[in-house]
Amino acid sequence: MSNNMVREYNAVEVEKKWRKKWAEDKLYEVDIEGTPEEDKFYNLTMFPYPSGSNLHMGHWLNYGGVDTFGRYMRLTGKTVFQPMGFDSFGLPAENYAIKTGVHPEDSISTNVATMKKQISEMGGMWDWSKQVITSSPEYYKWTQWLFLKMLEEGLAYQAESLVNWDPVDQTVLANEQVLADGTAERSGAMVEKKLMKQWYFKITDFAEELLDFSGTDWPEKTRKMQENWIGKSEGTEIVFDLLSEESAYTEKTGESLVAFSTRADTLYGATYMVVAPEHPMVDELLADDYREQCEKYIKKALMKNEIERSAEGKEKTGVFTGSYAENPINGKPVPIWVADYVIGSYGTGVIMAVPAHDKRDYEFAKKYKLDIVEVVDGDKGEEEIFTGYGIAKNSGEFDGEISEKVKEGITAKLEQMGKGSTKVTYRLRDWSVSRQRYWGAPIPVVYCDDCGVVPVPVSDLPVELPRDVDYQPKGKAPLATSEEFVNCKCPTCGGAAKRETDTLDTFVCSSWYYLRYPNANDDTQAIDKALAKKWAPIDMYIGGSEHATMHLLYVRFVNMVMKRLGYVDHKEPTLRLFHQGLITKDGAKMSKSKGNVVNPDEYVEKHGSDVLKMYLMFMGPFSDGGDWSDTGITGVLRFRDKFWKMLCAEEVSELDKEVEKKLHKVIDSITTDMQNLQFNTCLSALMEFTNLASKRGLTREAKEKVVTLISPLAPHMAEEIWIDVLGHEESLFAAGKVWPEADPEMLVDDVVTLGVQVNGKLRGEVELGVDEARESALEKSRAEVAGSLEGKDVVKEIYVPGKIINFVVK
Ligand code: ANZ
Ligand code: ZN
Repeated sequence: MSNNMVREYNAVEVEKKWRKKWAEDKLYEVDIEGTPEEDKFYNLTMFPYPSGSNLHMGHWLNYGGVDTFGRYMRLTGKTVFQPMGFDSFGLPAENYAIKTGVHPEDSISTNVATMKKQISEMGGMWDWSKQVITSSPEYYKWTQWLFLKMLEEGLAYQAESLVNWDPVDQTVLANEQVLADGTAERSGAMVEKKLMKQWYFKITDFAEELLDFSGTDWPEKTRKMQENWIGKSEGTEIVFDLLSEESAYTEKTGESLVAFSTRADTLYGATYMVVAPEHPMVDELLADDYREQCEKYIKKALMKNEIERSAEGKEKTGVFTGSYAENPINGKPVPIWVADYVIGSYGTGVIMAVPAHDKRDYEFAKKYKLDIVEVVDGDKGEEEIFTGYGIAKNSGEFDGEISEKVKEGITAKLEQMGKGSTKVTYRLRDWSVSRQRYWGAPIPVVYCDDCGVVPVPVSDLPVELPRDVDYQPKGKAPLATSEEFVNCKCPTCGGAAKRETDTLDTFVCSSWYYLRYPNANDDTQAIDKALAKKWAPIDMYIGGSEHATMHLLYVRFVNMVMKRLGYVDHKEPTLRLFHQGLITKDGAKMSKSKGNVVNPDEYVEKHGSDVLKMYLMFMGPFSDGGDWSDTGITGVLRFRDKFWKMLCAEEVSELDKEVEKKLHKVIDSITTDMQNLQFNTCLSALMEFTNLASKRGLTREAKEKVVTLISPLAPHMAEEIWIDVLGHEESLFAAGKVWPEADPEMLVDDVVTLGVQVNGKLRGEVELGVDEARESALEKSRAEVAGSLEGKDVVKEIYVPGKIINFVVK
């Protein structure tokens, strides 16, 4: 049925109609089992937190881009799996509950319902049949299973460690809840350090594998951030023997300190040592006369967090322990200090200080009047000290050699003496997964006086999170206040036992969800090996760049564990990663507190979701986002109406030559842009095309191509045209591989041969397009007459397309 009468386009009605039809036909539900592996395309967005403020423009931009890309892939013939779920455990719901008394279970269920409705109204290809909600027992049962697997593999362990303690809220905080100035994000209190028993995942076992990104296509910046976070450092461990006080520091005590240094070449300049306040040997080092002062300092230092302690520019403080050690390279005694700028958990927690070549050591030595001995020659520039590699001096037999060589030489010598060895260190720490909070998955272990730590058998999972628990902060885990929860039977001996009352960090929930989607409703197992092997890795993963280290590191780690266990074949969870940009209003980030939030629902109700989606994709490159403007969206609205009219207008029997050429160029550029997620230029190409073609008319074949091109961006309108205007029976998105291909012959420009003149004299010839752009025309011409331009000053470049090129030189 061809309807040649241009009718009004009622977006809101049309969109409702198609969404209903798509849902009825289960159009976007994927046949997970039946899809051949070579057809699969796993297109994933980072699932949202169901917060009370519901869907904002940032979500819209993210999901709009995901859906545009997913639809494009679908039209190229792929079976696109695009599931959606909710990351629903965690602090926001718990803090809201503490403030308002609304139970997290209730607020989450309300928010999930609202957000699901809002996301559905976008009209995306979400496969809701595979939805996951991480706070549901059906899901967290398997998060607990993951924990047990880690335990079984020796990758989960318990250790005493210093945690962030909020003295106001009386609770432990995750690192991400502590601000850069060392205060708690929520209470504003200065965060302290407290020794507590915690569960850890051994992510450090995978440090090397995590540094290997081969086979992935990730934003360079994100990869770099992970590399820095892992922080591989190759250096030397150097043994400094302690000297005894009784012998006036001429004899060794038999004990020693080991320092980690990346600059063994500066060992002759090591004039003192520093031990971290939390180092286990500190107590032994404290000489009687210094003990009181040191203990006072250490106590204060341990209240600060590491971020605060290692902040650049912060004034260095420390105390002398009264002890000395011997510098192994020159036998000189060096004083041992305690200072909080040395961190206990990095390297060995001990440093050899080289104030002549290390900034922090320099500041410290100046303040406390310690010796400064230069051992590397080099240009200081504006700086007070030289910190680079140069030529050794004051370094005995190594004088005159370059630093790299000296480093090798000194390390070799230390090795011979039994006083050192090369050592690789990582900044990465094991992942602390214990939280003394209520709204999370209970850690599935029990403590039995006879059997010790006993894992809960998988058949007893889930360890259900009880609903009636006092979650007001009390200085201990909320679950510990519930006798009913805590007291249980030991699964091994049947005797009385107590449950673990910590819950899992919510990043554990989100570390494996992409492996759960394919068998989301399977209550017999966490992950279906066959399905996981087929659907993983994620082909395209889109989400915010704020997840560069935590989430994106954890999913890689868990995937590596799953590979070890035979659940997946790929080491990497995600082949391609893309970060969407940010939407601002008048240049500022949209936020409630600034009062500049634009509510997407309003625009969906007024103009339909296609227009909002197109506008968001058009406002800037998808990777940048853009600044919201009401006039911008009106422009897109006008374009949509013009496009609609063009497609409804009477068909022509033959396409105008220029239109035909333009069509192929547009197909070509949009195909490339879609692959690169450059949706803004897809739209500008379509706008240009519409301006040209709407006056000259389209053939039916051209209409089919053009409507396919716009369909990832405006799926509802495209479907209306495909079925109601062009008369197809079935959905465009069920039509298989219909993405148009450009005819390469149509892409070449008409060319002309032009003479290239220098000062009016013919010096060469170039082939250029009839309307070749100035820059590229001049570039080609310059290359052609390079000989004649050499050593000359070009004072003027004349280019008239298709006619003249002339360089005026002096
Ligand atoms: C002597 C030296 C001389 C150093 C010099 C640097 C420059 P990266 O590269 O980040 O691994 N360091 C070692 N352990 C530390 C700790 N626990 N807390 C604070 N600082 C520590 O840094 C390695 C360097 O950081 C090491 O090399 C050590 O200082 C310091 F001209 O040793 B260096
Ligand atoms: Zn027992």
